Amino acid sequence: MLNRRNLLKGAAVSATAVSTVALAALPEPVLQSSPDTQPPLLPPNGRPYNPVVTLNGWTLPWRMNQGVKEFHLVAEPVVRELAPGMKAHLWGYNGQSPGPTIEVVEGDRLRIFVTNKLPEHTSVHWHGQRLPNGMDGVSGLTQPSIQPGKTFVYEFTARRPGTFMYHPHADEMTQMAMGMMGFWVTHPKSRHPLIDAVDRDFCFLLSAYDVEPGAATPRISTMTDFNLWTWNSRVFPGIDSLHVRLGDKVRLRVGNLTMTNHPIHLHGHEFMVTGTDGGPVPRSARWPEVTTDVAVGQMRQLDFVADEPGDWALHCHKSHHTMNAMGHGLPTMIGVDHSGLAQKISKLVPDYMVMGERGMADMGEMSMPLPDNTLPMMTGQGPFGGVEMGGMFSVLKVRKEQKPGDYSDPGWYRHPKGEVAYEWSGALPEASRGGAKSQSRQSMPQQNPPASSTELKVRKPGGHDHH
Ligand SMILES: [Cu+2]
Repeated sequence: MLNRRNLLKGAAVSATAVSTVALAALPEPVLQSSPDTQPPLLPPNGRPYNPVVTLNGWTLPWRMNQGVKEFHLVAEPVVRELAPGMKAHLWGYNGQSPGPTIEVVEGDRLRIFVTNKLPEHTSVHWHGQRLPNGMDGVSGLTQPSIQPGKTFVYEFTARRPGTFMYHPHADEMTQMAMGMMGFWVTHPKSRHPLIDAVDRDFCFLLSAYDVEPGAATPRISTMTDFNLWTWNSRVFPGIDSLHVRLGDKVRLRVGNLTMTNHPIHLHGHEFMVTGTDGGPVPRSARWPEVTTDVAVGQMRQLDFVADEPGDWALHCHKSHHTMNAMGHGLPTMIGVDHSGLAQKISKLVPDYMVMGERGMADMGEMSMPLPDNTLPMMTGQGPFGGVEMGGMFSVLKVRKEQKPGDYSDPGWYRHPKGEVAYEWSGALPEASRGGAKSQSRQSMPQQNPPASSTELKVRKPGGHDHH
């Protein structure tokens, strides 16, 4: 098997012809091969803090070099499993998309080496940071771009605590559509009046891809019609659930690098938006929410107390964003009687299936033949059956028994007796209809109510008119 680290060193030597002294000075890059959520990285040196957990991701180790924290990012093509059954050919950092989370402490002096192993130039912009202008990473404006095979160095001090991200500022449309991005957390150096200590701190980035069913490489020119809505380049059921202890103070940090907004919705609890990429929100400006919109290029930090035990859905509230590919461009077939038709068509098209005549829920159960490397539109099995989801959906599992620091999956919630919605088995009363009374309840009376109801006849056009 090939050793990627040696390959990388080899490439760096031949492409940049750096001296052996300079090569020795470069921290060895750390690569990640797994898409699973890695345990939080307890700071091995430097000042202590309560580390974050990156959903289906990991935190980049560093080395201390004479008081400076040194990181090594490698921009490179990666194969990312979006969920079991589908792998995408993306671009990312250090083996995965998104890249590793960078975690530092307010006041830390930083040196970040960025090696470019992509086929085109790149740069890294440190979104939201206070730093010298020439370290801001905008190709052409503040630095020459990093050519393939070259390594650049960024040096700055983490001046303010908060929730940030990094991404290229070079051929952005391509590089972000291909998955190049990563999370950044700067912890406060001491107790901060507006940043509460929490027991569990989770982070993820919102990204979207347009991968044709059966393909593996995203289309990069797509502007709005993406078909895979991801958290950290994973889709349901590939997104890990979030496991917390009953009574924990929990923080969720979310950043949006897609091309549309995402209303992130948590069941069973209220949260406060306690911070943005601009910093902590003053206490007087916070209000409770169960859904918060994360607009394009924004970050939101949500704090809540997990005081309701159970398996609580956590998802984007745009219903098309909790679907995987194939959820788009289908005609609405509800109420259309297909009886007899399917049989006739199947004589001509052997695998023909009728979809959607009772709604789309059948899609969750239907084992329609899918192209290779394609996920079902809606899927996932819960303890009570199919959950019919995809895309930006996960579960917050709140358990009394979850030990502090334990992030393992506790399994499905065991509901106390009498606390699950149940089927009514008694008689159903006749419906009582409002009749004439309902007219008086309209919001505004009509000026000239029609003397008698007129039947509106609509002639449906024979085919679709695309003009
Ligand atoms: Cu969304």
